[in-house]
Amino acid sequence: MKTFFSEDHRKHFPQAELSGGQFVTPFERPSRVEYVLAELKARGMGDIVAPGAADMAPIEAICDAGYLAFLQSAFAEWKADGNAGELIAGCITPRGMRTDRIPTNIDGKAGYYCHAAETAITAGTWEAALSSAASAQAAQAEVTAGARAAFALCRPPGHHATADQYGGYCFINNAAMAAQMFAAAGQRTTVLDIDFHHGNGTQNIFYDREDVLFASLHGDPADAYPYFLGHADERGTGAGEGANANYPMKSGTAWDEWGAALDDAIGKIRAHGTEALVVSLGVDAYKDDPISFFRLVSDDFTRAGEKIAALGLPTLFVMEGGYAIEAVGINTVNVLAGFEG
Ligand code: SP5
Ligand code: ZN
Repeated sequence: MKTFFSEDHRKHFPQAELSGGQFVTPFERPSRVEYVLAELKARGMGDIVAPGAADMAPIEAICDAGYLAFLQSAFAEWKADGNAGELIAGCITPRGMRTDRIPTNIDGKAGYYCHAAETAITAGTWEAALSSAASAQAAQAEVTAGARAAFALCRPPGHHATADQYGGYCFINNAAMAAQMFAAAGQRTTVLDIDFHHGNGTQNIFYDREDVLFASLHGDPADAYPYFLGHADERGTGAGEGANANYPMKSGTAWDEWGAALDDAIGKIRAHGTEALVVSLGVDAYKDDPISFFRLVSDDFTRAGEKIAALGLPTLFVMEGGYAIEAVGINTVNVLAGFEG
């Protein structure tokens, strides 16, 4: 299958992530994709194609206009306000205070539009996020044109971004945008999210929708980021009741339980009458991931790809997380190779 990838991801390279009360080199770093590219090439996985410029319409279809305006100007406003470092939100939208008035000051605005302070905005973040969305758009077009599958090697990732909040290293929800592109074309769509972390942004965007199923395998939010969404009792609302399926799992979860959850999700994907499948492809369920607590081994990712392929659906893989840096390429390409058989 073809890979769609933009070098502009490099424009997002924050120096700082707030982790454990210290600033560390961000886990979500540019070199992650180098390992994926090297593995794609070494295993002859197919052409690697640069996307054109992002089309704004599909982004605007899933994002709040004020949020997009914020992302575009946030870093310049932060600098203009006299801040020396990268933009890190210091005051996240608090419970019990007003959220019906968006602050004018950039520090306040960032708190309004952010849900997790580990994620910094830098001078090139907006352009990188757009290029990441552009890769997902180009890969979606490839599948729409009749390819059985395509891979969007997106960076920064997307699944934690909601319509109006960034966080979890994500700014624009690439998978949700692509799913909405399929759905807008009248296709019954599923987003299957196998990243270790719950795809809160994707769930949130489609929670009241019957036509887009969201199914996610992830660390139990009692113990894992994003903490405030991803429980098993979140089944959708209104017309979307039943079109949301969460599989939260405990620390130490390995293939037996994870693969069984994937089988159950696959049953729901079939029952939904899915015509287009988007896979939020994170590989942080890997045993050596530095910020996660599952125990998948590299061969398990191959098996996951095989199970996904058995659905027989047009499939768009969208890169999400994975931070065991030297295994990210192997594990990601294992899913794709398992799919191709
Ligand atoms: C796309 C994606 O995988 N985003 C993950 C965001 C995780 N954010 C929370 C990071 C917490 C890091 N804590 C480090 C603890 C090391 N022992
Ligand atoms: Zn993740």
